Amino acid sequence: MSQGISRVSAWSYSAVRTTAIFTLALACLFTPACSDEPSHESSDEPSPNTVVHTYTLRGKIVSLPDASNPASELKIHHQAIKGFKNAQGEVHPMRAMTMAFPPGPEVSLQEFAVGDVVEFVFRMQWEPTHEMSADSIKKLPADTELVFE
Ligand SMILES: [Cu+2]
Repeated sequence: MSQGISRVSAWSYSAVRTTAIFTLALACLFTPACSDEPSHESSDEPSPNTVVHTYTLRGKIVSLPDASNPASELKIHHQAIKGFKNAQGEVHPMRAMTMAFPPGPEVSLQEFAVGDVVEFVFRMQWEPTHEMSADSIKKLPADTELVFE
């Protein structure tokens, strides 16, 4: 755990992580936008038992975790992920949406505010367990143009 995260925050992040995994599963497995034209691509698994895909995304912060409210989450309205892959490495594009992202262990959100335009690495691990995170979050100029389609 990084030094910048209090014990209270760490607890709420793990609750956030669990919630977000289910949110992602629902968003991606059960919406028509996510099942468009599956195609096969090579996947990035570093070993036979690990499947991790990463995407560099841009979006706008919609909400931030609040230690006093365990239900609060980092939510980002992200641009479409045209190359989003499922556990089998098949591409299922994800439309632009507001989604909860558990902050990665190295991430401090203290510098960020709702409304900030950010770029971050979305890490999606499918195997051995489903885990996702937002890593390497950095602020972009406020006038950076974002396309949500
Ligand atoms: Cu999404």
